[in-house]
Amino acid sequence: MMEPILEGAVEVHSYLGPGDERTLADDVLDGLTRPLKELPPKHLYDARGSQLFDAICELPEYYPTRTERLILETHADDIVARTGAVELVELGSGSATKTRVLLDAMAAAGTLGRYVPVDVSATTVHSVAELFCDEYRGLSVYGVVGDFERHLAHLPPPAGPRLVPFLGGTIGNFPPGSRRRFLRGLGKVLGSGGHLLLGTDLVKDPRVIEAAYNDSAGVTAQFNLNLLHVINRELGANFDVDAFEHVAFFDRQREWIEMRLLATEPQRVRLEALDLEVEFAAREELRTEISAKFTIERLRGDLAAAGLDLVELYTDPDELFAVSLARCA
Ligand code: SAH
Ligand code: AVI
Repeated sequence: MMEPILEGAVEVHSYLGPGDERTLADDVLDGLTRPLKELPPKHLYDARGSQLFDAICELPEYYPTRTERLILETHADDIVARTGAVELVELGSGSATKTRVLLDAMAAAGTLGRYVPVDVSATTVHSVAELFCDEYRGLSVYGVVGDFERHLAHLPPPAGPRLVPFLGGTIGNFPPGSRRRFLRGLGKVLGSGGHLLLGTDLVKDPRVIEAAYNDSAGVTAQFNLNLLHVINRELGANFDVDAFEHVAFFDRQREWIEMRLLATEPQRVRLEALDLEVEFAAREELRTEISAKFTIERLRGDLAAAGLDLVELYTDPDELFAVSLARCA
């Protein structure tokens, strides 16, 4: 059943209650009591973390954003023509700067109906909803503040042919097994005739990749360290943030970047909200993100294993980044 679109209407629905704040407490309890400490990257994106990520996107070393934008600018008209999309349901939308390229192409084709941003960062969903509603006449915005791993059942029914952008290489934050499971689950979101538009960073010279995650201005380090500020504030913890260092390296075997936080000296951290104490040995590391880099073969394999057909694969002349258009097989 198609849902009628109310022209120009903005609504934002939140599925992250105070007790459910991005599942931080559960993830910290689980992740900091393991022998190899680890936290999922979604907790990097409070209001400050989202701003820091936007600053990363502007860095000279961080090639993914400008490359993906170039690919979208080159092929947006083709993507819109092939999909006939009247609505965009964007996963991990963030500040959605590249999304404008798609919205502009839909507007030019006369098919722009609705935009549905989905993100755990409440500040970005609210600001993008307001901004786009002002900028695109007649556009209806249905914002979802939620976790794309848990809350996709709350999406509104399709308003017509749907395009689901999942940009920025965020799919690379999933380890391989859960990546395929997640992609398989997107079938329901696509609906009949819907398409996925998936941005993936490609395998390349490790020096280029490592430079992108170890920028000379230290913005990525601030982004990574901000996670400890989030835990201090939200769980009443006392991490000595100055006693941690940002680490990022390319794992050549697994073909992914890892971001970690390294304790420069031994630390005992108290987390009031969890009534928990956690020890860090000197040089002990906490893994905060993996960011997988893809070969075209791996991309094809992942899409096929998830029951998705690759319709078209767009890339840049230097093959730094890829944007895949796919639909249910
Ligand atoms: N799509 C944008 C932003 C990428 S940054 C771009 O391409 O530039 C990753 C975004 O995904 C952030 O805005 C972050 O808040 C969001 N995010 C990360 N994990 C998430 C999750 N589990 N559910 C929903 N949003 C998530
Ligand atoms: C959103 N995500 C895919 C970014 C990436 O490149 O892995 C986040 C990021 N981490 C460090 N820099 C940027």
